[in-house]
This record gives sequence, C-alpha cells and structure tokens, in this order.
Amino acid sequence: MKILLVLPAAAQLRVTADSPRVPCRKMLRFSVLPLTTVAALTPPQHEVRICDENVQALDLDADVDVVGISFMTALAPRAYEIAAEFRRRGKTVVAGGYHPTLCPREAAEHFDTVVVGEAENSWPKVLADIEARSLRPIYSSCGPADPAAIPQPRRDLTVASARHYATVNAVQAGRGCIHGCRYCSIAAFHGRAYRHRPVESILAELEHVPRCFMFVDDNIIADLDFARDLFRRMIPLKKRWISQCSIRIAEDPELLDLAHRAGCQGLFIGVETLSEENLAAVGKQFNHAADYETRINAIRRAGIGVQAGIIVGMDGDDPGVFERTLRFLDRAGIDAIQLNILTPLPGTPLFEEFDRASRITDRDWSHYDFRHCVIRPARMSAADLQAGADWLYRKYYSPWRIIRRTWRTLWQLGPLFAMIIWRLNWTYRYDNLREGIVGYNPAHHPAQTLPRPEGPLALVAVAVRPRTPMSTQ
Ligand code: B12
Ligand code: SF4
Repeated sequence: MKILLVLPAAAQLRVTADSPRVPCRKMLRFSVLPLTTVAALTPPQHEVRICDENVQALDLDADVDVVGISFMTALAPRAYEIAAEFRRRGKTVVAGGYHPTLCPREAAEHFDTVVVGEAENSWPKVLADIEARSLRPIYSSCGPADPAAIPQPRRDLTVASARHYATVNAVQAGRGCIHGCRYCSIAAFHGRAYRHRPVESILAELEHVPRCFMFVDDNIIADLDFARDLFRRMIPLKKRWISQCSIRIAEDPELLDLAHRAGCQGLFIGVETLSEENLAAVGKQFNHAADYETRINAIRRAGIGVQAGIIVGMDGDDPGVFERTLRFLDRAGIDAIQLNILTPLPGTPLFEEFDRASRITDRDWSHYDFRHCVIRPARMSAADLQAGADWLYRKYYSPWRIIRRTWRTLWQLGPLFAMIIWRLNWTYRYDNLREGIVGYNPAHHPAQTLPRPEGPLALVAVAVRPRTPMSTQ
C-alpha cells in the first residue's frame, strides 16, 4: 500500500499551495519523530511518504491508500479537516499521537481508525487489517512498548526538508516521566513511569546522527543511574546536544558535569512559577522557587544554557505575577523562555479539576496552544491573563533585553551558544510580532483592553503602540 504520514500545522504557520513560503521560524521547528518513527515501524512492503504542513503544502489528491495523521490537542481541528478531505477521496485515515490517545472516542468520529498509545505494538496490525478489510475503530496498545523495540527513525525521509528545521536529528532515549505534574500530558499518556532504551542501542543510533542533535525526552534525567551511564559513555563521541529535564539536575554536580562533558549545550527546564502555592497545587513540589536562581546559576556554571518553561494563570497568580516574573527572568540569567498560559489539556488531572468546577470557557482545541486563555482564572479576569501574558512575552523579547541576554551568554557560555540564543530570541520576537502580541500589564492597567491585531497590521500596531507609563522597560 502507499502510505502518507502527516503532521498538521496551525493556520498561521501552515504552508499551502497558495502560500508556499515557509514561515521564517526555523529555530522553533524540530523533530518530526512521530512520523519518522511510525514510518520505521511500517513493514517494508509498503511505500511511505511524510508531510509536515509546517514546511510543505499537503497534497490532498496524493496517490495514496492510507493516510496516518499524528496530532496533539492544538492541532486536532486541523487533523479532522484533513481526515474529512481524504475520506471524501476514498482514502483510509488513521489517527495517532497525544490527542487521539487521550480522546479516542472524539477522534474515532473523524477517522476510520484510532491508534491509542504507542505505535510499536499496533501499527503493523492496523496495516494488515486494512489490507484484510477487517479494520477495527480503535486499536489500543496492549501495555507499554518495549523500549528496546523503539526503532531507529526513517531519517532518509527528512533529507529534502531538513534545511527548514533547527534540527531534524532528534533522538529519543526514553519515554515518559517519573513525575505527575497535574497539567502534563506525559504522565496521562505514559503513566507515571519512565522507560529508557538500552544504552547500547542509543549509542549505536548516535553513530548515524550528525554531531549536533536533540534528545526529545521530556526528562532525560528521570532515571539517574541510566542518565549517568548514558552521559559517561557519550563522552568519547564528542557530540553536542540539547534536551529537556527537571531542575533537579542542578542538585547533582556530578551529573551536571557528566552532562556537560557528554556534550550537553542547553536544557529546557520547567521552572513554571515563582509561587510555592502554585507548585503544590499542580503537584510540582520538587521545584523550589526560592532556589531557582542558585540552581540556574549552577547549570550555567557547568557550561549549559537554560531555556525556561514558564506558566502563568495558575490559581495563586494575581495581576502582579507578570511583572514579578519579568524581574525574576531579568535577574536569573535564563537564556530564553517559552511562556505558557495555564491550559488544561484533555486527559490530564487538571482538565478534570477545571471541568468539574465549570472553569473551562473555551473548548476550541485550536486554542489549546498555550498562547490562548481557555479558562476562568482564580485571581484575575481572563482578559487580564491574556493581556498580561502577551505583555510579559513582548517585554521579555524586547530588543534591548535580547542584546543584554546574548551579551551575557557570550561572556558565560561562549560564541557558539550565544549565536544560538541570539537567533532563538529573535525568532521568538518575530513570532510574537507576527501574531500581533501587544498586551498590557494588568497590575497597572486593570481596565485597559487593547485589541490583538492580526496579520501584517500587527507589525504596525506594535511599532506605534502607546508606551505604558509604568512599564519596566
Ligand atoms: C518536539 C515537540 C514539539 C515540536 C515538534 C512537534 C512534532 N509534532 O513533532 C514543536 C516545537 C513544534 C512542538 C510544539 C508544541 N508542542 Co510539542 N512536543 C514535542 C515533544 C517534546 C517531542 C515530540 C516527539 O518527537 N516525540 C517522539 C514520538 C516518537 O513520540 P510520540 O509523538 O508520542 O509518537 C508515538 C505515539 O504517540 C504514536 N503516534 C504518534 N503519531 C502517530 C501517528 C500515527 C498514524 C500512529 C499510528 C501512531 C502515532 O506512535 C509513536 C511511536 O510510538 C513532545 C513530548 C513527547 N515526548 O512526545 C511535545 C508535545 C507533543 N508537545 C506538546 C505541546 C502542548 C506543544 C505546544 C501546543 C505548546 C508548547 N508550548 O510546546 C506546541 C504546538 C504549537 C502549535 N500550534 O503547533 C504536548 C502535547 C500535549 C497534548 N495533549 O496535546 C507534548 C506531549 C509535551 C507535553 N509535555 O505535554 N512540540
Ligand atoms: S516533570 Fe515535566 S515531563 Fe515530568 S510530569 Fe512534570 S511537566 Fe511532565
């Protein structure tokens, strides 16, 4: 059979036949592993192609028999649109990934079949059943996949489009996480457990991966003994990589040193919030707000850059949270942030909690991209949460802050990392401008409401916006 595997993209980021230019945000594009992994699990008698709508227009009239679509919650509406188009053309459409796993019944309304969980245990069976015309509506992975069975991805399928990504060289050392943060889909998908691949298999894969790559693990230090063993054995390979992990790496100087010597250049770390009350409410007590600066310094002193994940809109957040967070970020020596508005993703304990309390105000999944307020916050209005988050993002990525941060990074971590941080920071700024992010600081302007212009007008709006008199910039 001819199989097409698709990653849908949000409307503002999508490449189409009418708008073929790939948006200039290479630094924020990485890993097509969901597709290249499923491709690698496809028995060899089938022909596989992939399409990531972020970089390539989707051909709805493609000559294929089966279309597999991988999607997270924010992309579910687009995935359903694509599925409908292909079904209209007589193709068999299969759903997989985070959203179909956590909302299988909803996905089943739009697809011929839904693969719940990891593809390792079910994808070959799905294809065999399609050929035998005995397809079932839902296939559930019978238990977690054996990590030793995770295949090397089909990297050959990404060669043509690789130039549009920060890196397509993504490697997965393990899946899941030992923690159970209430807002996180990882525990909802994998259970509160971490399974890693055999170190030998990872090292064998790394032989075929260029010098610079990314571990897409959500918490690469979830199993400390494994992490130590992996890092130690990676030292002779002289690779350079980035990954994600909890801030607890800073508690272990030996592990930090090993990570650095193994080639770790930067880590995405879930700092999330400066409030202990918030941390307790979302089950993230292993973060200690009082220690953030010391720990971030320890990581950077080890020669590793830090991008922080920040969440605003938790129940302990009042309108002062945006300015407090900005001041902390200015002090803390963080190289970049990803700012998220608290979003209860379906399937997580947080979703149950907000749903029970009737605090979910928007069920348009395309707004579940962590940039839209979809809840009724506890200590401010939804409009203030949206505006405050926009304001914080815009201020953090203001030109002079970017220059100051890059200078500090150059001084502390050297020219290569400084160059990456420079490009990453400007990409975030460009993204914000393109999306027309303006906002205001609700602590000073509780009654003010500014529109969120879209398209090219957004650039003009940002350029001519009135400066807020109490602005910290
Ligand atoms: C790299 C990454 C990205 C990249 C690329 C995404 C991509 N699709 O490749 C980028 C930077 C673009 C990205 C963006 C976002 N991401 Co992201 N991302 C990841 C990350 C870290 C790794 C993805 C990956 O490569 N996984 C490796 C593959 C092999 O694993 P997998 O996807 O689970 O695939 C297996 C199964 O799910 C299944 N499967 C998957 N697809 C398919 C398809 C078919 C047909 C079949 C049969 C099976 C199948 O089989 C696979 C093998 O077993 C994941 C976390 C994670 N561990 O997966 C988060 C994750 C997917 N992202 C998430 C989120 C929330 C986002 C954002 C919305 C917000 C944000 N702040 O990051 C934005 C989206 C913005 C937008 N509007 O587009 C959430 C999704 C949760 C949810 N319920 O929707 C995750 C799970 C992170 C988390 N901690 O919760 N992300
Ligand atoms: S530590 Fe990170 S990956 Fe693990 S459950 Fe918490 S948010 Fe999710």
